[in-house]
Amino acid sequence: MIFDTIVAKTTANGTSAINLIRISGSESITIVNKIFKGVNLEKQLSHTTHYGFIMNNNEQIDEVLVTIFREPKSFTTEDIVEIACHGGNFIANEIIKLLIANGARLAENGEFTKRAYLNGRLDLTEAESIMDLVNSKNFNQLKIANSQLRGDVLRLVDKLQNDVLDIVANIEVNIDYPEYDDVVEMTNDIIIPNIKILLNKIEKILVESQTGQIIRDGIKTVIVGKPNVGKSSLLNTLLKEDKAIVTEISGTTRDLIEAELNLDGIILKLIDTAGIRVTDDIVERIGINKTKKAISEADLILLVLDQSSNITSMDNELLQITKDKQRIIIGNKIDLGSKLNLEDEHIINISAKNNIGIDKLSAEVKRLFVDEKLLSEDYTLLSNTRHIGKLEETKIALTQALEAAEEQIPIDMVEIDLRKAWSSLGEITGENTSDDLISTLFSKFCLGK
Ligand SMILES: Nc1nc2c(ncn2[C@@H]2O[C@H](COP(=O)(O)OP(=O)(O)OP(=O)(O)O)[C@@H](O)[C@H]2O)c(=O)[nH]1
Ligand SMILES: [Mg+2]
Repeated sequence: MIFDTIVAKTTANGTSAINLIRISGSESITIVNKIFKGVNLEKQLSHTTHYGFIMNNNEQIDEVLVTIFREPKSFTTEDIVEIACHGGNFIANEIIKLLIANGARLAENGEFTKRAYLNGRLDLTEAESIMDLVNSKNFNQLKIANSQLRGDVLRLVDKLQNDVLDIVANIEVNIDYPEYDDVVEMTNDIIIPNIKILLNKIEKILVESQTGQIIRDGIKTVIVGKPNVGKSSLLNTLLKEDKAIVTEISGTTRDLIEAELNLDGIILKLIDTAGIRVTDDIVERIGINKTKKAISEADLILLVLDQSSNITSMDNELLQITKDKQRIIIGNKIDLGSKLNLEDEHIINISAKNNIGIDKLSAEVKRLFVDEKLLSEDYTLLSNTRHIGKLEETKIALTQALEAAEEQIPIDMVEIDLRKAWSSLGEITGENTSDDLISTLFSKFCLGK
Protein backbone atom coordinates (compact mmCIF):
# COMPACT_ATOMS: atom_id res chain seq x y z
CA MET A 1 0.00 0.00 0.00
CA ILE A 2 1.19 3.53 -0.76
CA PHE A 3 0.60 6.11 1.93
CA ASP A 4 1.58 9.74 2.33
CA THR A 5 4.67 10.68 4.35
CA ILE A 6 4.15 11.12 8.08
CA VAL A 7 6.27 12.63 10.82
CA ALA A 8 6.22 12.58 14.62
CA LYS A 9 8.46 12.96 17.60
CA THR A 10 8.95 9.48 19.07
CA THR A 11 10.40 10.65 22.38
CA ALA A 12 8.33 12.05 25.25
CA ASN A 13 7.80 15.75 25.86
CA GLY A 14 10.03 17.55 28.31
CA THR A 15 13.70 18.26 28.63
CA SER A 16 16.06 15.46 27.66
CA ALA A 17 19.48 15.05 26.09
CA ILE A 18 18.18 13.83 22.75
CA ASN A 19 14.93 13.68 20.80
CA LEU A 20 14.16 11.27 18.01
CA ILE A 21 11.95 12.37 15.13
CA ARG A 22 10.67 9.72 12.78
CA ILE A 23 9.51 10.18 9.20
CA SER A 24 7.92 7.37 7.20
CA GLY A 25 6.68 7.23 3.60
CA SER A 26 7.93 7.18 0.04
CA GLU A 27 8.95 10.86 0.18
CA SER A 28 10.68 10.73 3.54
CA ILE A 29 14.28 10.72 2.30
CA THR A 30 13.59 13.47 -0.28
CA ILE A 31 11.85 15.66 2.29
CA VAL A 32 14.57 15.36 4.93
CA ASN A 33 17.24 15.91 2.29
CA LYS A 34 15.72 19.33 1.52
CA ILE A 35 16.46 20.61 5.03
CA PHE A 36 19.65 18.63 5.73
CA LYS A 37 23.16 20.02 5.24
CA GLY A 38 25.77 17.26 5.02
CA VAL A 39 25.79 14.39 2.54
CA ASN A 40 23.14 13.93 -0.14
CA LEU A 41 20.78 11.54 1.68
CA GLU A 42 19.15 10.35 -1.54
CA LYS A 43 22.43 8.70 -2.50
CA GLN A 44 22.99 6.87 0.78
CA LEU A 45 22.51 3.19 1.49
CA SER A 46 19.92 1.73 3.85
CA HIS A 47 20.81 1.40 7.52
CA THR A 48 23.41 4.17 7.48
CA THR A 49 23.77 7.15 9.81
CA HIS A 50 24.92 10.61 8.74
CA TYR A 51 26.17 13.63 10.62
CA GLY A 52 24.99 17.09 9.59
CA PHE A 53 22.74 20.06 10.27
CA ILE A 54 19.07 20.82 9.94
CA MET A 55 18.78 24.19 8.19
CA ASN A 56 15.91 26.61 7.71
CA ASN A 57 17.27 28.31 4.59
CA ASN A 58 20.54 29.72 5.92
CA GLU A 59 19.60 29.47 9.58
CA GLN A 60 21.07 26.52 11.47
CA ILE A 61 18.39 24.84 13.61
CA ASP A 62 20.34 21.93 15.07
CA GLU A 63 23.30 19.60 14.76
CA VAL A 64 21.88 16.12 14.14
CA LEU A 65 22.44 12.49 13.24
CA VAL A 66 20.20 11.15 10.50
CA THR A 67 19.61 7.42 9.99
CA ILE A 68 18.12 6.00 6.81
CA PHE A 69 16.11 2.78 6.51
CA ARG A 70 15.10 2.00 2.95
CA GLU A 71 11.96 0.04 2.14
CA PRO A 72 11.17 -2.78 2.73
CA LYS A 73 13.67 -3.24 5.56
CA SER A 74 12.12 -0.81 8.01
CA PHE A 75 9.57 -0.86 10.81
CA THR A 76 6.74 0.27 8.53
CA THR A 77 8.26 -1.40 5.44
CA GLU A 78 8.36 2.11 3.90
CA ASP A 79 11.37 4.43 3.62
CA ILE A 80 12.03 5.72 7.12
CA VAL A 81 14.33 8.52 8.26
CA GLU A 82 15.11 9.05 11.92
CA ILE A 83 16.52 12.37 13.03
CA ALA A 84 18.32 12.37 16.37
CA CYS A 85 18.36 16.00 17.41
CA HIS A 86 19.01 17.76 20.70
CA GLY A 87 16.43 17.51 23.47
CA GLY A 88 13.73 19.94 24.47
CA ASN A 89 10.42 20.55 22.77
CA PHE A 90 11.38 23.72 20.90
CA ILE A 91 14.06 22.25 18.61
CA ALA A 92 11.98 19.18 17.80
CA ASN A 93 8.93 21.29 17.03
CA GLU A 94 10.95 23.58 14.73
CA ILE A 95 12.29 20.57 12.80
CA ILE A 96 8.82 19.02 12.55
CA LYS A 97 7.40 22.33 11.27
CA LEU A 98 10.09 22.39 8.57
CA LEU A 99 9.33 18.81 7.57
CA ILE A 100 5.62 19.61 7.31
CA ALA A 101 6.37 22.73 5.25
CA ASN A 102 8.31 20.45 2.89
CA GLY A 103 5.52 17.93 2.36
CA ALA A 104 5.21 15.64 5.37
CA ARG A 105 2.07 15.33 7.49
CA LEU A 106 1.88 15.04 11.27
CA ALA A 107 1.24 11.40 12.17
CA GLU A 108 -1.75 10.29 14.20
CA ASN A 109 -1.35 8.29 17.39
CA GLY A 110 -0.01 4.83 16.63
CA GLU A 111 0.14 5.50 12.90
CA PHE A 112 3.63 4.06 12.39
CA THR A 113 2.61 0.78 14.00
CA LYS A 114 -0.68 0.85 12.10
CA ARG A 115 1.28 1.08 8.86
CA ALA A 116 3.51 -1.79 9.95
CA TYR A 117 0.32 -3.79 10.43
CA LEU A 118 -1.40 -2.65 7.22
CA ASN A 119 1.77 -3.36 5.23
CA GLY A 120 1.91 -6.90 6.64
CA ARG A 121 5.06 -6.39 8.70
CA LEU A 122 3.24 -7.26 11.97
CA ASP A 123 -0.03 -9.00 12.73
CA LEU A 124 -2.44 -7.35 15.14
CA THR A 125 -1.20 -9.27 18.20
CA GLU A 126 2.39 -8.29 17.48
CA ALA A 127 1.38 -4.65 16.99
CA GLU A 128 -0.57 -4.65 20.25
CA SER A 129 2.39 -6.15 22.10
CA ILE A 130 4.48 -3.05 21.39
CA MET A 131 2.13 -1.06 23.61
CA ASP A 132 2.44 -3.70 26.35
CA LEU A 133 6.21 -3.64 25.98
CA VAL A 134 6.35 0.11 26.51
CA ASN A 135 3.94 -0.08 29.45
CA SER A 136 5.61 -3.01 31.19
CA LYS A 137 6.65 -2.47 34.78
CA ASN A 138 8.15 -5.81 35.73
CA PHE A 139 9.87 -8.82 34.17
CA ASN A 140 6.73 -10.92 33.95
CA GLN A 141 4.96 -8.25 31.93
CA LEU A 142 8.03 -7.81 29.77
CA LYS A 143 8.27 -11.54 29.17
CA ILE A 144 4.65 -11.83 28.05
CA ALA A 145 4.92 -8.76 25.79
CA ASN A 146 8.14 -10.06 24.19
CA SER A 147 6.62 -13.46 23.58
CA GLN A 148 3.66 -11.81 21.83
CA LEU A 149 6.00 -9.59 19.80
CA ARG A 150 7.94 -12.67 18.68
CA GLY A 151 4.69 -13.96 17.19
CA ASP A 152 3.89 -16.66 19.75
CA VAL A 153 0.22 -15.66 19.98
CA LEU A 154 0.00 -15.42 16.20
CA ARG A 155 1.36 -18.97 15.84
CA LEU A 156 -0.94 -20.31 18.53
CA VAL A 157 -3.99 -18.80 16.83
CA ASP A 158 -2.82 -20.00 13.39
CA LYS A 159 -2.63 -23.55 14.72
CA LEU A 160 -6.14 -23.34 16.12
CA GLN A 161 -7.41 -21.99 12.81
CA ASN A 162 -5.80 -24.91 11.01
CA ASP A 163 -7.50 -27.33 13.39
CA VAL A 164 -10.86 -25.75 12.52
CA LEU A 165 -10.07 -25.93 8.81
CA ASP A 166 -9.18 -29.62 9.09
CA ILE A 167 -12.62 -30.28 10.52
CA VAL A 168 -14.30 -28.22 7.81
CA ALA A 169 -12.28 -30.16 5.21
CA ASN A 170 -13.72 -33.43 6.52
CA ILE A 171 -17.19 -32.07 5.96
CA GLU A 172 -16.42 -30.77 2.47
CA VAL A 173 -14.98 -34.11 1.37
CA ASN A 174 -18.11 -35.94 2.38
CA ILE A 175 -20.45 -33.34 0.92
CA ASP A 176 -18.64 -33.96 -2.36
CA TYR A 177 -19.68 -37.63 -2.28
CA PRO A 178 -23.42 -37.42 -1.85
CA GLU A 179 -23.90 -40.93 -3.22
CA TYR A 180 -23.37 -42.26 0.27
CA ASP A 181 -26.69 -42.38 2.13
CA ASP A 182 -25.18 -42.02 5.53
CA VAL A 183 -23.05 -39.00 4.76
CA VAL A 184 -24.25 -37.07 7.81
CA GLU A 185 -23.66 -39.94 10.18
CA MET A 186 -20.27 -40.77 8.75
CA THR A 187 -19.10 -37.17 8.85
CA ASN A 188 -20.28 -36.72 12.40
CA ASP A 189 -18.37 -39.77 13.53
CA ILE A 190 -15.21 -38.11 12.33
CA ILE A 191 -15.82 -34.50 13.30
CA ILE A 192 -17.37 -34.89 16.76
CA PRO A 193 -14.20 -36.26 18.38
CA ASN A 194 -12.12 -33.64 16.59
CA ILE A 195 -14.29 -30.76 17.76
CA LYS A 196 -14.05 -32.12 21.31
CA ILE A 197 -10.27 -32.25 21.17
CA LEU A 198 -10.15 -28.68 19.88
CA LEU A 199 -12.57 -27.47 22.57
CA ASN A 200 -10.39 -29.03 25.25
CA LYS A 201 -7.36 -27.29 23.84
CA ILE A 202 -9.14 -23.93 23.85
CA GLU A 203 -10.46 -24.41 27.38
CA LYS A 204 -6.93 -25.11 28.60
CA ILE A 205 -5.64 -21.96 26.91
CA LEU A 206 -8.46 -19.93 28.47
CA VAL A 207 -7.69 -21.22 31.96
CA GLU A 208 -4.01 -20.48 31.53
CA SER A 209 -4.78 -17.05 30.15
CA GLN A 210 -6.08 -16.01 33.56
CA THR A 211 -2.48 -15.87 34.69
CA GLY A 212 -1.54 -13.89 31.60
CA GLN A 213 -4.33 -11.40 32.12
CA ILE A 214 -3.42 -10.91 35.78
CA ILE A 215 0.21 -10.30 34.84
CA ARG A 216 -0.74 -7.79 32.17
CA ASP A 217 -3.54 -5.88 33.90
CA GLY A 218 -2.90 -6.42 37.61
CA ILE A 219 -5.32 -7.46 40.33
CA LYS A 220 -7.94 -4.96 41.45
CA THR A 221 -7.59 -5.43 45.19
CA VAL A 222 -9.88 -3.79 47.73
CA ILE A 223 -9.02 -3.61 51.43
CA VAL A 224 -12.20 -3.73 53.52
CA GLY A 225 -13.07 -4.05 57.20
CA LYS A 226 -14.79 -2.30 60.04
CA PRO A 227 -13.36 1.05 61.18
CA ASN A 228 -10.04 1.04 62.97
CA VAL A 229 -9.00 -2.56 62.15
CA GLY A 230 -5.89 -1.30 60.39
CA LYS A 231 -6.81 -1.17 56.70
CA SER A 232 -4.86 2.01 56.02
CA SER A 233 -1.96 0.68 58.07
CA LEU A 234 -1.93 -2.40 55.84
CA LEU A 235 -1.94 -0.25 52.71
CA ASN A 236 0.98 1.78 54.02
CA THR A 237 2.96 -1.30 55.06
CA LEU A 238 2.46 -2.92 51.65
CA LEU A 239 3.52 0.26 49.87
CA LYS A 240 6.33 0.96 52.33
CA GLU A 241 5.19 4.57 52.52
CA ASP A 242 2.72 6.65 54.52
CA LYS A 243 0.20 7.07 51.76
CA ALA A 244 -2.98 6.92 53.86
CA ILE A 245 -3.65 8.72 57.12
CA VAL A 246 -3.61 6.36 60.08
CA THR A 247 -5.09 7.36 63.47
CA GLU A 248 -6.64 5.61 66.40
CA ILE A 249 -9.92 7.38 65.61
CA SER A 250 -12.55 5.21 63.94
CA GLY A 251 -13.71 6.58 60.60
CA THR A 252 -10.37 8.11 59.63
CA THR A 253 -10.53 7.12 55.97
CA ARG A 254 -13.49 8.70 54.21
CA ASP A 255 -12.72 8.42 50.52
CA LEU A 256 -11.17 5.63 48.46
CA ILE A 257 -7.37 5.76 48.35
CA GLU A 258 -5.79 4.10 45.35
CA ALA A 259 -2.22 2.93 44.89
CA GLU A 260 -0.29 0.49 42.73
CA LEU A 261 2.03 -2.11 44.17
CA ASN A 262 4.49 -4.37 42.40
CA LEU A 263 4.41 -7.56 44.42
CA ASP A 264 7.21 -9.80 43.13
CA GLY A 265 6.15 -9.32 39.53
CA ILE A 266 2.40 -9.06 40.11
CA ILE A 267 0.74 -5.65 40.02
CA LEU A 268 -1.82 -5.09 42.74
CA LYS A 269 -4.12 -2.15 42.13
CA LEU A 270 -4.87 -1.45 45.75
CA ILE A 271 -7.83 0.47 47.08
CA ASP A 272 -8.08 1.39 50.75
CA THR A 273 -11.66 2.07 51.80
CA ALA A 274 -13.70 3.73 54.50
CA GLY A 275 -14.41 1.32 57.35
CA ILE A 276 -17.96 0.04 57.15
CA ARG A 277 -20.31 0.85 60.04
CA VAL A 278 -23.69 2.45 60.68
CA THR A 279 -23.17 6.19 60.92
CA ASP A 280 -25.08 9.47 60.82
CA ASP A 281 -22.13 11.32 59.36
CA ILE A 282 -23.06 12.13 55.79
CA VAL A 283 -19.47 12.24 54.46
CA GLU A 284 -18.65 8.93 56.04
CA ARG A 285 -21.85 7.42 54.65
CA ILE A 286 -20.91 8.44 51.11
CA GLY A 287 -17.51 6.84 51.70
CA ILE A 288 -19.15 3.62 52.87
CA ASN A 289 -21.34 3.49 49.76
CA LYS A 290 -18.20 3.86 47.65
CA THR A 291 -16.67 0.98 49.60
CA LYS A 292 -19.63 -1.23 48.74
CA LYS A 293 -19.33 -0.36 45.06
CA ALA A 294 -15.57 -1.06 45.15
CA ILE A 295 -16.26 -4.48 46.68
CA SER A 296 -18.57 -5.38 43.83
CA GLU A 297 -15.97 -4.42 41.21
CA ALA A 298 -12.95 -6.05 42.88
CA ASP A 299 -10.94 -9.06 41.66
CA LEU A 300 -9.69 -9.65 45.18
CA ILE A 301 -10.90 -8.58 48.63
CA LEU A 302 -8.53 -8.28 51.54
CA LEU A 303 -10.96 -8.54 54.43
CA VAL A 304 -9.28 -7.24 57.56
CA LEU A 305 -10.42 -8.46 60.98
CA ASP A 306 -9.03 -7.58 64.40
CA GLN A 307 -7.24 -10.38 66.28
CA SER A 308 -7.24 -8.34 69.49
CA SER A 309 -11.02 -8.36 69.90
CA ASN A 310 -13.90 -10.70 69.40
CA ILE A 311 -15.77 -10.90 66.14
CA THR A 312 -18.54 -8.32 65.78
CA SER A 313 -21.80 -8.30 63.87
CA MET A 314 -20.17 -5.92 61.37
CA ASP A 315 -17.39 -8.47 60.77
CA ASN A 316 -20.00 -11.11 60.15
CA GLU A 317 -21.82 -8.86 57.75
CA LEU A 318 -18.60 -8.24 55.82
CA LEU A 319 -17.83 -11.95 55.75
CA GLN A 320 -21.28 -12.43 54.28
CA ILE A 321 -21.05 -9.60 51.71
CA THR A 322 -17.70 -10.85 50.39
CA LYS A 323 -18.32 -14.58 50.54
CA ASP A 324 -18.75 -15.02 46.79
CA LYS A 325 -15.71 -12.94 45.94
CA GLN A 326 -12.13 -14.10 45.70
CA ARG A 327 -10.91 -13.03 49.14
CA ILE A 328 -8.21 -13.33 51.75
CA ILE A 329 -9.22 -13.03 55.38
CA ILE A 330 -6.61 -11.21 57.41
CA GLY A 331 -6.30 -11.27 61.19
CA ASN A 332 -4.58 -7.98 61.95
CA LYS A 333 -3.09 -6.80 65.25
CA ILE A 334 -1.75 -10.28 65.97
CA ASP A 335 0.75 -8.54 68.27
CA LEU A 336 -2.15 -7.79 70.63
CA GLY A 337 -3.77 -11.20 70.83
CA SER A 338 -5.36 -14.06 68.96
CA LYS A 339 -9.03 -13.97 69.75
CA LEU A 340 -10.62 -14.79 66.42
CA ASN A 341 -11.97 -18.23 65.98
CA LEU A 342 -13.53 -18.68 62.58
CA GLU A 343 -14.19 -22.26 61.74
CA ASP A 344 -13.64 -23.36 58.16
CA GLU A 345 -11.96 -20.06 57.29
CA HIS A 346 -8.28 -19.72 56.60
CA ILE A 347 -6.96 -16.61 58.33
CA ILE A 348 -3.63 -15.00 57.55
CA ASN A 349 -2.40 -13.38 60.74
CA ILE A 350 -0.42 -10.19 60.42
CA SER A 351 0.50 -7.03 62.20
CA ALA A 352 0.26 -4.18 59.74
CA LYS A 353 1.75 -1.77 62.22
CA ASN A 354 4.75 -3.97 63.04
CA ASN A 355 5.23 -5.44 59.57
CA ILE A 356 4.65 -9.04 60.66
CA GLY A 357 3.27 -11.74 58.32
CA ILE A 358 3.18 -9.59 55.18
CA ASP A 359 5.20 -12.19 53.22
CA LYS A 360 2.51 -14.81 53.98
CA LEU A 361 -0.04 -12.44 52.53
CA SER A 362 2.01 -12.00 49.34
CA ALA A 363 2.39 -15.75 49.01
CA GLU A 364 -1.37 -16.22 49.33
CA VAL A 365 -2.08 -13.65 46.60
CA LYS A 366 0.28 -15.50 44.28
CA ARG A 367 -1.19 -18.87 45.19
CA LEU A 368 -4.66 -17.64 44.31
CA PHE A 369 -3.89 -15.86 41.06
CA VAL A 370 -0.69 -16.92 39.42
CA ASP A 371 0.32 -20.25 38.03
CA GLU A 372 4.07 -19.87 38.54
CA LYS A 373 4.72 -22.96 36.47
CA LEU A 374 3.37 -21.20 33.40
CA LEU A 375 5.68 -18.27 33.96
CA SER A 376 8.80 -20.32 34.50
CA GLU A 377 8.41 -22.26 31.27
CA ASP A 378 8.39 -20.94 27.75
CA TYR A 379 4.66 -20.85 27.56
CA THR A 380 2.46 -18.85 25.25
CA LEU A 381 0.05 -17.01 27.49
CA LEU A 382 -2.82 -14.97 26.20
CA SER A 383 -2.96 -11.82 28.28
CA ASN A 384 -4.90 -9.30 26.26
CA THR A 385 -8.63 -9.03 27.13
CA ARG A 386 -9.51 -8.57 23.47
CA HIS A 387 -7.78 -11.80 22.48
CA ILE A 388 -9.33 -13.71 25.36
CA GLY A 389 -12.79 -12.39 24.45
CA LYS A 390 -12.39 -13.57 20.86
CA LEU A 391 -11.20 -16.98 22.00
CA GLU A 392 -14.28 -17.22 24.17
CA GLU A 393 -16.42 -16.44 21.10
CA THR A 394 -14.58 -19.22 19.28
CA LYS A 395 -15.39 -21.61 22.10
CA ILE A 396 -19.10 -20.72 21.93
CA ALA A 397 -19.22 -21.26 18.16
CA LEU A 398 -17.44 -24.62 18.49
CA THR A 399 -19.78 -25.70 21.27
CA GLN A 400 -22.73 -24.88 19.01
CA ALA A 401 -21.13 -26.86 16.18
CA LEU A 402 -20.67 -29.80 18.53
CA GLU A 403 -24.27 -29.69 19.72
CA ALA A 404 -25.55 -29.46 16.16
CA ALA A 405 -23.41 -32.41 15.08
CA GLU A 406 -24.55 -34.49 18.03
CA GLU A 407 -28.17 -33.78 17.18
CA GLN A 408 -27.53 -34.90 13.58
CA ILE A 409 -28.53 -31.49 12.27
CA PRO A 410 -27.72 -31.05 8.52
CA ILE A 411 -24.01 -30.89 8.09
CA ASP A 412 -23.94 -27.52 6.32
CA MET A 413 -25.46 -25.98 9.46
CA VAL A 414 -22.59 -27.39 11.48
CA GLU A 415 -20.21 -25.90 8.98
CA ILE A 416 -21.66 -22.41 9.54
CA ASP A 417 -20.73 -22.60 13.24
CA LEU A 418 -17.27 -23.88 12.41
CA ARG A 419 -16.70 -21.01 10.02
CA LYS A 420 -17.82 -18.60 12.73
CA ALA A 421 -15.19 -20.14 15.05
CA TRP A 422 -12.58 -19.73 12.34
CA SER A 423 -13.39 -16.07 11.78
CA SER A 424 -13.40 -15.23 15.51
CA LEU A 425 -9.85 -16.57 15.62
CA GLY A 426 -8.98 -14.47 12.59
CA GLU A 427 -10.12 -11.35 14.42
CA ILE A 428 -7.43 -11.92 17.04
CA THR A 429 -4.62 -11.66 14.52
CA GLY A 430 -6.39 -9.03 12.44
CA GLU A 431 -6.81 -11.30 9.43
CA ASN A 432 -10.45 -10.22 9.21
CA THR A 433 -11.11 -7.15 11.27
CA SER A 434 -13.20 -4.04 10.76
CA ASP A 435 -11.57 -0.69 9.98
CA ASP A 436 -13.28 0.77 13.05
CA LEU A 437 -11.60 -1.68 15.37
CA ILE A 438 -8.21 -1.01 13.79
CA SER A 439 -8.64 2.76 14.18
CA THR A 440 -9.74 2.41 17.80
CA LEU A 441 -6.90 0.07 18.67
CA PHE A 442 -4.16 2.22 17.22
CA SER A 443 -5.58 5.48 18.56
CA LYS A 444 -4.74 4.18 22.04
CA PHE A 445 -1.06 4.30 21.13
CA CYS A 446 0.88 7.47 21.75
CA LEU A 447 2.19 9.81 19.11
CA GLY A 448 5.29 8.60 17.31
CA LYS A 449 4.64 4.93 17.93
N1 LIG B 1 -1.13 -2.86 67.85
C1 LIG B 1 -1.43 -2.71 66.57
N2 LIG B 1 -2.07 -1.59 66.18
C2 LIG B 1 -2.36 -1.46 64.89
C3 LIG B 1 -2.02 -2.45 63.93
N3 LIG B 1 -2.43 -2.03 62.72
C4 LIG B 1 -3.01 -0.83 62.91
N4 LIG B 1 -2.98 -0.48 64.22
C5 LIG B 1 -3.51 0.75 64.82
O1 LIG B 1 -4.92 0.77 64.70
C6 LIG B 1 -5.37 2.11 64.54
C7 LIG B 1 -6.23 2.23 63.30
O2 LIG B 1 -5.44 2.01 62.17
P1 LIG B 1 -5.90 2.45 60.71
O3 LIG B 1 -4.91 1.87 59.77
O4 LIG B 1 -6.14 3.91 60.64
O5 LIG B 1 -7.28 1.70 60.61
P2 LIG B 1 -8.37 1.74 59.45
O6 LIG B 1 -8.93 0.38 59.33
O7 LIG B 1 -7.81 2.35 58.22
O8 LIG B 1 -9.45 2.71 60.07
P3 LIG B 1 -10.57 3.62 59.34
O9 LIG B 1 -9.91 4.38 58.25
O10 LIG B 1 -11.06 4.49 60.41
O11 LIG B 1 -11.62 2.70 58.84
C8 LIG B 1 -4.13 2.99 64.51
O12 LIG B 1 -3.91 3.53 65.78
C9 LIG B 1 -3.03 1.99 64.13
O13 LIG B 1 -1.76 2.38 64.60
C10 LIG B 1 -1.34 -3.61 64.37
O14 LIG B 1 -0.97 -4.51 63.63
N5 LIG B 1 -1.06 -3.69 65.71
MG1 LIG C 1 -8.30 3.96 57.15
